[in-house]
Amino acid sequence: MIETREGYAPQSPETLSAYLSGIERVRNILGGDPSRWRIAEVGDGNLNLVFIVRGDAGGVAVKQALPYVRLVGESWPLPLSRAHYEHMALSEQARLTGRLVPEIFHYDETLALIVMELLEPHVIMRRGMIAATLYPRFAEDISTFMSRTLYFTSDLALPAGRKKAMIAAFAGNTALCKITEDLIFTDPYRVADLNRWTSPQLDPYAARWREDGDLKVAVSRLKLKFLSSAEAMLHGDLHTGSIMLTPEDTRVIDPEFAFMGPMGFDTGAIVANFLLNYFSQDGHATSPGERDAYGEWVLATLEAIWTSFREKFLALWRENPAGDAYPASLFQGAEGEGRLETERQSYMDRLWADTVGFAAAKMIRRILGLAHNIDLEWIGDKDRRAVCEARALILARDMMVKPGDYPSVSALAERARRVRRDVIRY
Ligand code: SR1
Ligand code: MG
Repeated sequence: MIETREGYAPQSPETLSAYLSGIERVRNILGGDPSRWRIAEVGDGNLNLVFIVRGDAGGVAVKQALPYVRLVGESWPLPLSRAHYEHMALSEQARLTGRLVPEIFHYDETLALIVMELLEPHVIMRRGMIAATLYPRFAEDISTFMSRTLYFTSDLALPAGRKKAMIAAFAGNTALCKITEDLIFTDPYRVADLNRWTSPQLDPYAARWREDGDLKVAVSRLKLKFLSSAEAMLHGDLHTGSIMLTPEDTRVIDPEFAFMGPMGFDTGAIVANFLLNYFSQDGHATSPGERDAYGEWVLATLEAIWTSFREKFLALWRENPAGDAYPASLFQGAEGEGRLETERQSYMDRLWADTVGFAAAKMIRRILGLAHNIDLEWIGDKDRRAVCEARALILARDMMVKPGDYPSVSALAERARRVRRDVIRY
């Protein structure tokens, strides 16, 4: 059933102008006569309406939830409450990371609508990476974003009462979690109406994925962790389509999938999207080797992201041990501190193993499931695209089934280099 709510109506450029002119803060940002405001609906994501509004003095972006999945249509209802969770997560991320998220100017719970900073001249990172743009700040910024949002919402930093209040606050975002549970952890491994892949080239891969017992056990373990492990507040959809940036500035957007879940799901999303982009580069090259240098930048940046994330997370833990986990009274003196430091390193190793597993699941879903990445989709020649996708699938299967073979990010990057040279047979 499509949700109806008193006072809710999907906005159009005409209705939005009248609505925004009634909000003093927004009116001042836009400036001039509202009849001169230029409004365009530009949403190209899977779920929502997105408007860009420009006035004489400035601009804003407006995001409004629809009561269904935009990508599929009214046959797939989706609650408007996702705007509530997005607003809550954005507010918390702003508190923890400052200017790494867009500023919120106005939130309307009834209309499920957020008015926020217009990010210009930022582009969606996925598009920038397809165009082989270098982002020298990105590893520094995203490692800060992930370390601060994950650490400060975990039991390492929060007293148990506050942590449980956060779990309660996000517990209702079940419909968005269910999308992830089905589309990432289940559908690519069974016959599902919404699955799609590059066909006929990848038909044998899709068939093998549905018969692979080792893979089904491995992905089910990851799904159980996603369902049950409320480690920290996740962005919940931290792919390169949820990042807008320039070489000088990074912003993380769109946290409507936020909930309290396993940290490796967020870190794995970044790893997955970097690896998918890496494998897509040969499909975008207009001459042999043209994209080699960019591919190396992608892998070097991936290594820098995890290395910096690990260092920053550990530093936060050493400096802010305010949570109820690992009570200081149990780890006193030089010996206690030594044991705790060893445990911190083990914690990060375990988090890396989770990251590898979740990254693999996210790579597979983008090739065999419903929602694909333009990194690969924009490779027009299906034979070339299928080769890139097959390489990503081969690596992802190995990562998921044998995470122990990937003890470090450099081992993962090296294996990606080798798989990229694989000759693909179907
Ligand atoms: C039906 S929604 C498909 C995907 O779009 C979002 O960006 C999430 O990744 C979701 O899984
Ligand atoms: Mg999104």
